[in-house]
Amino acid sequence: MPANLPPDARKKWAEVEATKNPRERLLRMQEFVSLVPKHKGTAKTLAQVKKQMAAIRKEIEEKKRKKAGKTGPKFFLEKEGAAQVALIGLTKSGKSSLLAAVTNAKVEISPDPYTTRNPTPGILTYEDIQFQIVEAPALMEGSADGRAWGPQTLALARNADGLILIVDASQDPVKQLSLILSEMGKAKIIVNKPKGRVEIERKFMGAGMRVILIGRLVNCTIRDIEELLRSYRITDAVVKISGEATLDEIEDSIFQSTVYKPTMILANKTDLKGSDENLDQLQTYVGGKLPINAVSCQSGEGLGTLGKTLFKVLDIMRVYTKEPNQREHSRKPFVLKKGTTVEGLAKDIHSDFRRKFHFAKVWSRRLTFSPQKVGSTFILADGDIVEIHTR
Ligand SMILES: Nc1nc2c(ncn2[C@@H]2O[C@H](COP(=O)(O)OP(=O)(O)OP(=O)(O)O)[C@@H](O)[C@H]2O)c(=O)[nH]1
Ligand SMILES: [Mg+2]
Repeated sequence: MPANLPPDARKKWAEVEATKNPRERLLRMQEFVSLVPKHKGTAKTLAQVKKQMAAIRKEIEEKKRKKAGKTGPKFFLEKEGAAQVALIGLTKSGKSSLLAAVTNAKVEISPDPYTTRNPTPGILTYEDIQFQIVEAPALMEGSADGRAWGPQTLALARNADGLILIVDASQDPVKQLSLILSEMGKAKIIVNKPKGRVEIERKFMGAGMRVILIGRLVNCTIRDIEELLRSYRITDAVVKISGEATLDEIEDSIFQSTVYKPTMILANKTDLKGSDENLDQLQTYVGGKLPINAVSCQSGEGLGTLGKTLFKVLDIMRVYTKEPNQREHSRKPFVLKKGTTVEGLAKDIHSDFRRKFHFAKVWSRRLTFSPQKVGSTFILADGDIVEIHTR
């Protein structure tokens, strides 16, 4: 259902967008909410905006606390290693136990609920790379509506490169997983690649509007999109639409965009009885859409493949570089998204590389001839060794 906001509300949202200061932004948002008529069509928009307001309030609180020299809940955690993976689950599902079993982290494991109240990081080594696993404070019903540390946990999930959803396999894991997915869905975090994707990138004044369409618009035209954005006083932007998108979804993305996170499921406590039948149910429920690793953090069973599954789920690869005059390649790999080209790697190494790039040599077992001389559009694969030659 379209929001059909009155013009003054749309104008106010433009003011919100133009305001960077959190306090002022909050004020503008309050004014916006008061201008929006309350009915079914606006309910979703209002809920989204209110969620953002809650997050800003927490951010302000956090800053205040920091100024006063007190430590409180942290919303973000400095990323470390090849990827930051948020560990999300209900209380007592074994999040801390997992961290203790596979990382170097010092954690408190307890049969009592809600033991971990702060995001707790640990490093998991997989072959020659490292993943940062962050235990998030337990998710619960109402997390997305701001209950307890819900906003903090969900912000952590939103900011992470990937997710591990952990459930206790001995106690109705389907129910746990559906609760987790429902709270995340409310926070606009999805775990399956979306059919369509809308990204609105604001540009400087005078840049104009550009709609990049890779895919199909459902029941609307590019003209409708431009008109919609103009009604929100958005005149300078690049709108990228891939897959299928409706005008409603585009309006949605003005307020808060949905994020997709690569995700795996960990079914823990397989040592306990009943977990086998429960696992079958879980598998049926998930329907092959996400990988499930069945483990016991207590016995260690099944944990050995965690790094490998994560590596696959995150859709990444390792590329090693070599100096033209040296025999050995770098020990430490560059970790890149699968499908990255030589140019993508070069950009990662040095912003100037792109301009100076001449050609590259690639060593790889997958190539018939190795090394092979390649250009900047050559798509790299896991394990490749690359030597870049500049002009
Ligand atoms: N039998 C069995 N018990 C486990 C396993 N993993 C964790 N537990 C137990 O489950 C309880 C909760 O474990 P934690 O690791 O503290 O759970 P958590 O998810 O971190 O819980 P909170 O931080 O309190 O939300 C503890 O008593 C653990 O000993 C397992 O694989 N098998
Ligand atoms: Mg814990």
